[in-house]
Amino acid sequence: MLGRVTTPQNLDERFRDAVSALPDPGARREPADAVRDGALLTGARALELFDAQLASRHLDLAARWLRSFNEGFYTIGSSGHEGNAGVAAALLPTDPALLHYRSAAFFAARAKSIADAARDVLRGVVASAQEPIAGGRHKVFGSADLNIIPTTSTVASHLPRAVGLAWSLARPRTSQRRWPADAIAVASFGDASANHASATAALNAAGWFEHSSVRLPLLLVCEDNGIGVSVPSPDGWLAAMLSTRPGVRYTSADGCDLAATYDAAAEAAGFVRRERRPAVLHLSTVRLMGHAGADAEVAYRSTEEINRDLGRDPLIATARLLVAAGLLTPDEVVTRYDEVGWQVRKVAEEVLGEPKLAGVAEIVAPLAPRRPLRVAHEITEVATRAAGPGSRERLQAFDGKLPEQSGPLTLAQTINATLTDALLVNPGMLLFGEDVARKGGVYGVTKRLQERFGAERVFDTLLDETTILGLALGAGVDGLLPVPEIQYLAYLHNAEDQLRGEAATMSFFSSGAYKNPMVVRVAGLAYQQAFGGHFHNDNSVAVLRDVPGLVLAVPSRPADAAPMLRSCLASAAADGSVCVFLEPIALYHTRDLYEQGDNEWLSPYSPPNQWSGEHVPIGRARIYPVGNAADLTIVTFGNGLRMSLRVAAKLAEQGYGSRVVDLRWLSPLPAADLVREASATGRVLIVDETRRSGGVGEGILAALVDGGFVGAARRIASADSLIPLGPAAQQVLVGEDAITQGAHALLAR
Ligand SMILES: Cc1ncc(C[n+]2csc(CCOP(=O)(O)OP(=O)(O)O)c2C)c(N)n1
Ligand SMILES: [Mg+2]
Repeated sequence: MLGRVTTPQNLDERFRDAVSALPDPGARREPADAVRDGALLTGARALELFDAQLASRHLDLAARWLRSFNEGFYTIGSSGHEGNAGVAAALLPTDPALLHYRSAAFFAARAKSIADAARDVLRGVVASAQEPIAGGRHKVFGSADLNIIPTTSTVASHLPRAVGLAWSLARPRTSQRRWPADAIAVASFGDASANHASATAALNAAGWFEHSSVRLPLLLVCEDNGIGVSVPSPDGWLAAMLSTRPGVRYTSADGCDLAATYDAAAEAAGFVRRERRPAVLHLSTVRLMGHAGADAEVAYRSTEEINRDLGRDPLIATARLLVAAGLLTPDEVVTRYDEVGWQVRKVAEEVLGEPKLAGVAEIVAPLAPRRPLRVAHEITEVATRAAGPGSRERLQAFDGKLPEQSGPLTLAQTINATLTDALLVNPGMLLFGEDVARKGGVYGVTKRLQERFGAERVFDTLLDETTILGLALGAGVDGLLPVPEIQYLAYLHNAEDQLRGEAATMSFFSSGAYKNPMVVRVAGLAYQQAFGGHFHNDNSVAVLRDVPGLVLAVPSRPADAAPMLRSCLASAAADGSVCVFLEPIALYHTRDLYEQGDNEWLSPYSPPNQWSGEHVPIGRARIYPVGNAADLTIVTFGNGLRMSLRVAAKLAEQGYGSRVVDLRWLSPLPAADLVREASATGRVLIVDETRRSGGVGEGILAALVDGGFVGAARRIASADSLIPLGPAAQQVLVGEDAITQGAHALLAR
């Protein structure tokens, strides 16, 4: 019966043969009764779910059919996992779900009709631009109407978000929130994926919250088919691992048995909903037809193993259940199977000719929509609220002394005041991270914020950056405005997929139907005197700059930090933007610019009635004319600004005028400002504290070339090195001497 691989034909024939051979039960159950003795699942529901299971199977067959003549582009199927229809049935349609890529039956069970489900899924398979969630950008299971949040292909990467979402669901509901008060979050994943760092982070965080008595209505579902591509999961490992997670309740069921799956899922979902506590449901499933269309599983699995899986085909199992209950005859099962198959094939034929995405503009449209006027308007609104109705609370929050009356502030003090003001006017804003609350941040930037706004809105998290970003991802998609902190730039890297793969892709893969606004505060960059070494002085932002759509802000002085932070928050609120606000640690407490005691790096804090006027749009630079501003353009940011201004002052004494450009935004780069200012002098000195290779300077040079700049350019950048401890750091970092030399070399031309 088996060829070299299990083909759609094999599976189809096996189903027909097995069903035809089912014995007549004699007895007959009513649809309203349990589908078998002791089951929660009724016959009527089982019949409905059988249709979803059939649709799922036929979607796999259709995907392979479309692939056979190069009209389908995705063949990872759900065959063997159709029991997950029972999970869908055990939930409320308003429970947000983040699904494993073998969840077609879940999707079909939630959809209004088989035809609807088939159309959505097959439009994804053929990359139709009319696909309702990703618009042909990827084959995902997602739907705004069905409360299915698309997941990426990165296994388990949705699980930290699922924890964040559950955490958010348990918080008091406000009108801005997406899901109702009784909702629970559900997330499914494979057995091999359960070993992934993101999965273990999520399981650990779920247990940590439970242990800390924080409510977390989360149902995790492991669909364990015993293998990940070609690597088997060790016998019993999943049960051993999943059943011993502290704080996470474990149940298991045969995922090939629809009634058993439904019953176990209903029981587990009931527990999660009632208790608002996390649980994992471990379903044993099989994988039929290999990992994906092109996978010849005979290369790594024995015929016996493959046959054993085929013997557990969930479709045949449900057919057996329904025939045994007298709800369908074997002939009726086959007729139903053929009818669903016919419907699915018809939809496949309809969608294969639909238009595909045409052109870059159409493709990128949902990536990171920007509406600068809306953002500016949002800032005006926020300022009006702060100055008007909120002015009494404001005075109280600032302990009777408003920051605008406190004299010039440092960068750290300014960020603290701006966060305070933002938390005051936006009740949906949350601030969290390691050491941000009780301690008020390693550098005191978030001091007193927890006292001012309470532990519900400002709180310390467990020490796991993946979970910190996962909380933001979940809270953001539920309608909150999270402001997570990553304690040091170097520690973003172990969690960066949560930003890159998850946060920055959500709008792209959902055509904007789901958004995860956030402003991630990151303390970073080098030049710290007191706290040396690479990890507290990481000077690379390359990993952030190439994430499409991500906003990267680097404020270098207090006067810009406040309006830039407001712009990030407003853009997150208005457009769902994912922003990284990179705070240069070495400038947090800097007071002076040219001479000790000059206090030139401090700035007074602006009262709300000035916020609108001093609004800094995303992607706009600030220009500092020095002397006649005619001889040289210095392009820089962050710590480079302070050094460049100092060098420029000395150059002015020597009769050379320069204009110092503080980029302020490293993504998107202020390309227009850059080219204009460079062209004004015809000489550009790039002062880039990041590394020569892969550093910001490369992007600046490219922007100049792209913008048609034809003058002279030089680049001062930090060495391609990690940062050593102590004074040796100066050897690899950009310093004022190098800037001065670079300036003179250019001026000599
Ligand atoms: C982080 C990550 N690493 C590798 C892959 C490639 N990959 C895709 S599916 C898969 C196996 C997953 O197995 P399992 O979790 O058991 O799910 P199954 O396919 O068996 O349902 C791998 C390695 C991936 N998508 N994501
Ligand atoms: Mg597997």
